Amino acid sequence: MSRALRLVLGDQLTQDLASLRDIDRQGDVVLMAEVVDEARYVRHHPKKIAFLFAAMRRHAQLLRADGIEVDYVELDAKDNSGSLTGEVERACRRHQVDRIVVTEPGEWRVLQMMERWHELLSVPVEVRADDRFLCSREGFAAWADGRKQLRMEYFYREMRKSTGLLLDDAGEPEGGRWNYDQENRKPPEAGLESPGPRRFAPDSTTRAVLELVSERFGDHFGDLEPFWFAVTRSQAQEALAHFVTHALPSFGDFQDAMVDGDDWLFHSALSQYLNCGLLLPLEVCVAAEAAYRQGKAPLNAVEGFIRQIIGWREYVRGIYWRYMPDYAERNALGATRPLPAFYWTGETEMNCLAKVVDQTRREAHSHHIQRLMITGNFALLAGIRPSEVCEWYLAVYADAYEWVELPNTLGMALFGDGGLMASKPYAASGAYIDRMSDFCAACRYDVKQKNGPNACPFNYLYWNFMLENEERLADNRRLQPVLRTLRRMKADKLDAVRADSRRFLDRLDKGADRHVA
Ligand code: FAD
Ligand code: DLZ
Ligand code: SF4
Repeated sequence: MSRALRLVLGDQLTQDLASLRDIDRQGDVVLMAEVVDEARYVRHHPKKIAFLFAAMRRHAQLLRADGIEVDYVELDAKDNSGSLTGEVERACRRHQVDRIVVTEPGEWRVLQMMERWHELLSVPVEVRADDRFLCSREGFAAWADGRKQLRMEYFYREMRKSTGLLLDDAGEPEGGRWNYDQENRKPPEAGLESPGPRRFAPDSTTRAVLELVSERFGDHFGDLEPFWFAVTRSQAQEALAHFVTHALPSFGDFQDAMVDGDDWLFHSALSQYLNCGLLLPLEVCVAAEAAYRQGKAPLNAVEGFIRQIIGWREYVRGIYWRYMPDYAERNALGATRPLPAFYWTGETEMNCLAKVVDQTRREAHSHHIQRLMITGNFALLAGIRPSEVCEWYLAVYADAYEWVELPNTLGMALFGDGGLMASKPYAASGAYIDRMSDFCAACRYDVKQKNGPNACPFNYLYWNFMLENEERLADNRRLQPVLRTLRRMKADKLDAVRADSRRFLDRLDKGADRHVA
């Protein structure tokens, strides 16, 4: 009798996964394995590890209730080999299978691993496309082929057409425009009260995982508790409903705002659920569209939210698979500075950075503008080596998998792909951070000062970045106004920019824990 081993990875917690669809409940066996290699290939945040292990254990219970035989290997199981390949090999022997069926993984590294199994284990390995995404890898290639530029906006419009989301009866964009981003840039307002995400008390399965993770990975960066993530599909659906009712109506207005003490504002906090398969991208968008059609959320909010999911999320995945493996090595701006210690310790007098690192440590999360315009912007301006920055982002966020983290970090935040993703570097001085947040009021630096020991470091580092990359960026159309300003600057101003930047970056290079001026 034919017997297939069907591997389900930690980010494949979807009942209708491609590799399970035709499962033979009498003969086949599902393998799920907690392995130390996956938790340590970068030192993942303990909350992320606990989230995945708890969600994996609950998912195994769900599959079993559906009549599926699941061989679940816990981290502390006797003889756990510690690697996915080792566990697949052991399971092949245990169950005498004659083939392996998997859904394509989210990382090149894991795909490489899978491609070796056929030879190593002498059984055929079938890798199926991951159709939880709305655009297949082939679909993205067909869109990208022959285009000089791969701008997300044009991809997004195609995705709106193919999904039918937010189209009117004539097939035109709802409200007459494809994109309402211009309306989604309100600075924070005094007294803004956000609902925060739906939180869940850990059940006995999660509590056991928390103990395990505390013991085994307690030395990784990040707080394990309080732990409140959804760990089942039904809880994740509750989190979605909570977001749609309470936060979506204001999502658009304050999408780019940052407020000290308000970690979530009106963001959904759904990315970790989407990325491990507890929620599916289309259902999330359909729920948001329904709120708009029922008059419960405005168009700028719903369009903005849907764009993040069918636009950005699908687009970055397309970029990842199209340009890997060499994409990970790109470093178009030749940045070589090591990652400063404060990304791990939070010990810096730059209040914006200290606050974002602190939130990351507590929650394994920070929102998009914090990732892009605070930690990302600083790494860009200070010329931090992309591979080190990428490793940090991959380790510290609960929603991080390489397919989504790498293009966002290397491409969008660091301009490391030379402009494949971003039409210009997302470089900003302190003025942007001051406009969009309340961080500067409590900072030891003065955001209004451009130079000198008390000046906001983002101010002189911004111009220093332009000076150092002037040649590389000379042809960038969108940067022309900035480069013209740079060329008009007086010599003494340029000298001050250089001197302040050198002094600041020297301190950074010396590895001082507190990067004071
Ligand atoms: P919301 O603001 O509520 O957005 C809704 C959903 O849209 C998110 O849940 C997410 O699924 C999707 N989304 C939004 N922006 C993006 C984007 N740029 N790329 C892909 N999906 C997007 N997102 C990850 O899921 N994993 C990562 O590892 C990751 N790394 C990032 C690194 C950098 C440097 C930057 C700038 C962004 C990164 N993002 C990443 C994108 C974004 O920051 C997160 O998706 C978002 O903060 C998740 O919080 P949320 O669910 O509250 O998002
Ligand atoms: C991220 C992660 C972690 C921490 N642990 C496991 C695990 O023990 N077992 C598993 O199957 N998957 C885990 N994952 C997710 C994998 O690393 C993930 O499948 C790859 O990152 C590819 O997307
Ligand atoms: Fe950040 Fe500069 Fe504002 Fe301080 S003054 S919080 S360093 S932007």
